[in-house]
Amino acid sequence: MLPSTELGVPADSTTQQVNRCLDDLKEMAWAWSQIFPQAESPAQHWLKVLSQVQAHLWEDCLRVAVVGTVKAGKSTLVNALVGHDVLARGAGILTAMVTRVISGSEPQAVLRFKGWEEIHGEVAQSLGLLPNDRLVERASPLDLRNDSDRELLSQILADGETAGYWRGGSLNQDYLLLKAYLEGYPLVADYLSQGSLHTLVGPSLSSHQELVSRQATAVYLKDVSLTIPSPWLPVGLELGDCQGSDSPMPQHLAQVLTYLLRCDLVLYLVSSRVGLRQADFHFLGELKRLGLAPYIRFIINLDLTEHRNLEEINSLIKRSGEEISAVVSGAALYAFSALKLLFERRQERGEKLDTPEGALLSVWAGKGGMLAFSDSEAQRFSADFTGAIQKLRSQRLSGGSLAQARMVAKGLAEQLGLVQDLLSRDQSAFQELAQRLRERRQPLEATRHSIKQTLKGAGDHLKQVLKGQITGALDLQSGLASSLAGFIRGYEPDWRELVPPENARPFRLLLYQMFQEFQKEVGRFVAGEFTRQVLEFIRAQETQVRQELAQICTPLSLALQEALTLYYREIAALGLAASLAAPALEFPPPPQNLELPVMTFQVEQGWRWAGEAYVRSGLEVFKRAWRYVKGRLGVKAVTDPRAQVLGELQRALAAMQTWFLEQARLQVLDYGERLKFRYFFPLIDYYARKQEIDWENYLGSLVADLAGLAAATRQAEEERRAGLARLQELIPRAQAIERQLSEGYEISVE
Ligand SMILES: Nc1nc2c(ncn2[C@@H]2O[C@H](COP(=O)(O)OP(=O)(O)OP(=O)(O)O)[C@@H](O)[C@H]2O)c(=O)[nH]1
Ligand SMILES: [Mg+2]
Repeated sequence: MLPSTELGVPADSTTQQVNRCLDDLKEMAWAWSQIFPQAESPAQHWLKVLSQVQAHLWEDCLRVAVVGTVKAGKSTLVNALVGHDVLARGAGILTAMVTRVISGSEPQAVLRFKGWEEIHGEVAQSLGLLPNDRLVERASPLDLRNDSDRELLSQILADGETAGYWRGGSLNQDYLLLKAYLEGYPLVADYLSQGSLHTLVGPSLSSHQELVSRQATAVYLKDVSLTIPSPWLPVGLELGDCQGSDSPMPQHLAQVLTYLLRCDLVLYLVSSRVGLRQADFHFLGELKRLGLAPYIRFIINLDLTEHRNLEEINSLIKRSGEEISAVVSGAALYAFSALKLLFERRQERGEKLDTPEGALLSVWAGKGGMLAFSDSEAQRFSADFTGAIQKLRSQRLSGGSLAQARMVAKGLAEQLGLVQDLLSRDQSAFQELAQRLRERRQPLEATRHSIKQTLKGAGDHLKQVLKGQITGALDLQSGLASSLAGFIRGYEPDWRELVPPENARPFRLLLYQMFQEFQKEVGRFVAGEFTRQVLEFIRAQETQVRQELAQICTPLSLALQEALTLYYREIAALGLAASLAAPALEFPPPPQNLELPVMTFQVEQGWRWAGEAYVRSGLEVFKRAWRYVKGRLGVKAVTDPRAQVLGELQRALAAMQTWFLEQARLQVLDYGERLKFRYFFPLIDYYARKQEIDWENYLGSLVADLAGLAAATRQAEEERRAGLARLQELIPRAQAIERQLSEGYEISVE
């Protein structure tokens, strides 16, 4: 048992109420096993189910995604919601894509590092067709684990800086990424040599902040999850600090979108300094297309230093509200300073603010009206947020876990009644009843067996159907993936920018730049538009899987009820009041440990060498063909050097397009396989297994252990009397809990 006090963090009130009911039921099941040690098998079953429900109650996480453009104040808000500076504020663009924060008594950080394959894939991608002679001589990709390769990379970076390879200079993403990988290596080498998953607790916990907030180390991280005790964040709630929706790292956007598909609520941050921008509308459009519009709550993060007076803030809220409602109608909007809320909560926990923070507070102190407004808005938000979480929790519970606990309460009440009745009868009458009930159990067993078979067959069939659907959707010719093929075919660089009239850059450098730009654009398309289309497809398929399983299970559930009806009829013949309750048929959201695969466009390892050869040979073919055509037509040679360069680049682009299409075909194929085998098939197995267990629990909770009870009725007279007295006390309690659980925990908000 995990009572909320032991966790050291508050549970929302729904969870607390349900937990109390579960504790009560456990106590009664335990009392049963004490009164009837001979018939303790149902008690064991009840205890097992109750423990499962209780574990689920604490483990099941609601997910709240915190999103917005770069620097909107997302990390500050997450920190404010937990009342700790857990996340680095103002972190850079290479940082982990989604950082999860949950409430828990034991502070810890779980860091998942990228695998070497992924790291080297990114390095290779950033090197692209870099025209460096040191690389041309290489026969194999770089391996950062080798001293000599790191030395080589550092020379390449130095060469590149002198030769001006990177457009945008030291702000160039490829340059930044390579430099970060190089600098970070000595700091993470120890971790990486011991596997990719690391849990930091106790004294080593503080090193997490450093690993996460330094670009050079953060670049090695794939996923970060932090547990922190917080009096403000209820247990079972995960806050996902998503990196800026307009971040220039495209693969991160795919991670954010995938996280969003699985979240229950979205907190959308807008900085009061800039208001809503083009990037916001674009991202909101994506959220809307993912069906998330009803789950978004908007927060204008007030920069109290920036605004002169309340009127200014009010007009900003009015304008933003209008702009938002043009995209998402009826959404809740709040405006407060996340930073102020954070400062307050840290102080409330007894923490001292540092000097600049204190100075900021005193600047704000002169802004009475705005301050009071921010406070009241923060309060309004907190109350609504708590309410929304409670409502979501009740909805989540009422279908699955609660139905199971209800069956335990019902089984307990009924079997207590049954045994009370049996104890008051003589042995021979009981024998006869027991025989009749035993007979009624047989059809139940048979139904249980056929359900297992049918579910397995249905699952296999569903897998076949899905296989076809996924293969069709990810067909580059005709499926939704054709948009990717279309994008690659239609891609054209900005020729004027790539080759300005006064161009003096050598051809190889231009080729490199064109290639980098092209692969980045494809990456961006895959992470944004393509991922969104795929997620929509996945969501539709999930709905279909659930609907089909429900359709298959409905007749099975009826068969089960029918078999149980006969059993109940015999119980009624005993003069007992017991009413049949339909077994629950519920297909909840996919389990949280089932990770949705994310597709990123990354040209395969070792491609550089193959690729360069490909482009070159492509160029040769084109050149030869062109010379041939020119010869035949008697066309004069092109004399304008820029036109010549452009012509060659165009031909190289055509060769790259063919090559990228092939890469895309392979990667989409691979993604489809992952989607089938690592996601949908396990999902179908999970649902089938879950339904089977649910039904077994249902029967187990309701059907009595007659042999055990027969033994119990043979107890000595004194024991029987004591047992009866206890029963009289327990029956109304079990009935009361059954009623309470049936009424549900719907708490209305808004
Ligand atoms: N003055 C003032 N500064 C704030 C406020 N909220 C956030 N900031 C600062 O703004 C900067 C950016 O805030 P973050 O919380 O890191 O923003 P973010 O959205 O997480 O940024 P990225 O993760 O880089 O996209 C930080 O330096 C914060 O301290 C505020 O209400 N007032
Ligand atoms: Mg941040």
